[in-house]
Amino acid sequence: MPVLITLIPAKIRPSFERDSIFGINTYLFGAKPSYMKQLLLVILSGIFFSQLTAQEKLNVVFILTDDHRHDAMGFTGRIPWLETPNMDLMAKQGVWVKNATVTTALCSPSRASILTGQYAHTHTVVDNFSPLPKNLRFFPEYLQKAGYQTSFFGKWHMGHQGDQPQKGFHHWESFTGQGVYFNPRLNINGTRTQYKDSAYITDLLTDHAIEWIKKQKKGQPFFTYISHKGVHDEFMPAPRHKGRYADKPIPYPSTINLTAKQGSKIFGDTTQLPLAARAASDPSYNVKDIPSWVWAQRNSWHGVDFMYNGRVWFDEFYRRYCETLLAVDESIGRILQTLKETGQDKNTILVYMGDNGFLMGEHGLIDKRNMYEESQKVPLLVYAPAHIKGGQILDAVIQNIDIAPTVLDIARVEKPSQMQGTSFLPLLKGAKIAWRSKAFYEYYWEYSFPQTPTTFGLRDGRYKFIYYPGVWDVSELYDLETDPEEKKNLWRHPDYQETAMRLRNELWDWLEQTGGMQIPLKRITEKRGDYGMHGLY
Ligand SMILES: [Ca+2]
Repeated sequence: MPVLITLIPAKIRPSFERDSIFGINTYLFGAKPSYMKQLLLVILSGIFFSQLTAQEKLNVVFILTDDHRHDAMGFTGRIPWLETPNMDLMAKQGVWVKNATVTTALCSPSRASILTGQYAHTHTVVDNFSPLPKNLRFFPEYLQKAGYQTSFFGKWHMGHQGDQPQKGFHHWESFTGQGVYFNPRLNINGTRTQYKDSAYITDLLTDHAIEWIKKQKKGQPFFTYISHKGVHDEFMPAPRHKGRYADKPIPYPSTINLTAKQGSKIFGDTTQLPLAARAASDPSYNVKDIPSWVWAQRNSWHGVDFMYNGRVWFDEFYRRYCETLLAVDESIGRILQTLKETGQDKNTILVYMGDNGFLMGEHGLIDKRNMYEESQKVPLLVYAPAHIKGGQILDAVIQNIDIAPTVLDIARVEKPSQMQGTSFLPLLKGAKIAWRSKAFYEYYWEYSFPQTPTTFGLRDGRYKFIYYPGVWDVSELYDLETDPEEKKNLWRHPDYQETAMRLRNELWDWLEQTGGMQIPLKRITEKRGDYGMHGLY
């Protein structure tokens, strides 16, 4: 399917406009009068964009953040007081890939998908503890063969707690598991160094990456993978940012009180009844078909009633998340400045991405794992003003499995046959090419966080279908165009049975065609850690 790139001539749009996400389908089949004008723009832009010169190998800086939700960037307007000037700059002078999703919204599976270009059921890193199969090939290995110098800085978090150097990187700096925000211990090329004096992880990783970039020789292409710990819980901002948003009002999502029961916490206007009581008579909600697991999870580690077993206050949690993000944004700015100072700014592509989304009260939940928009979608910005026309919003369905083929494409390396993603570099350059319309999703139930069931789903333009095998619960179908907050499950609605059937068939087709019909079980050795069952087998 051809893809539409929206050109933003003057500046990035001031607010988040979800209705344009699915412009592609509407323009193609809806015969909108603006279609020809848009098509002309795409063709002209393809001619206008500067092409990558024949033999030039561009450097790539890939910055990955942890749990950064897609709309927590200043320019989207979702959080009115959030300041991310460097992300805003990347969007204004680069490309905002507005429709980027992950195939599994969990740290390790998504990171493995980014590195291998494969779905979780193929690479089999299905949770945060699964060992890393030895036969996986990471895309930086191919970059090395193509003559690139490569480096890794930060959170690896695959293969159960290891910090050891991994294949594909000439220079390696990492830590075990989730790491810590202050005074980390880094494994630098096999030697461990304990940092002191309140060294802040985001700054430290940025310092080291800058040092490495400065050492790179002109004419020698390089790739660096900066993998921030920020903004994973439990959020700790840099001291200079602590308290920055202490007085800011929280923009609660409209669904935060939907599953509130007697004794639940009520957010926002506390004089109101739980939203569910009012929503029951409002046709824009379907309270009856909220999955049982969503009701139950509200009162759990990952729900707003009992966050982290009651240790965390939602408003403080929200503000700290935003404050922690500020150092990540500064990291982008410092990398951009370094590229300028070293004269590498014209021949480097900077990519910024999140490993999964993060719910902040939507559906009464926090965190990720599920297939709701805030969990599945991620921020993705691409910046290379010398090569890619700035100020674009790319609406195409891009997934984490596309990163590896895209970086290899930038390096002029042919995509290896085992990679299931596709390079979207042609789309960034304004080319009119066939492109997928579907984003597939899978999540496998975890022993450590048993509140979220195994989930399979499909996001196809306007509609999203979610299916939970192995539990007695409803499925879900949402019209994202009219119901972007996923409040009205249409799964039972008589007018949508054909859509539900089609999407479910396509979901099974995907699993059958990609070898996903067997759930990759992993042996469990630890005891239960969830509330009320702690220490049991
Ligand atoms: Ca994550």
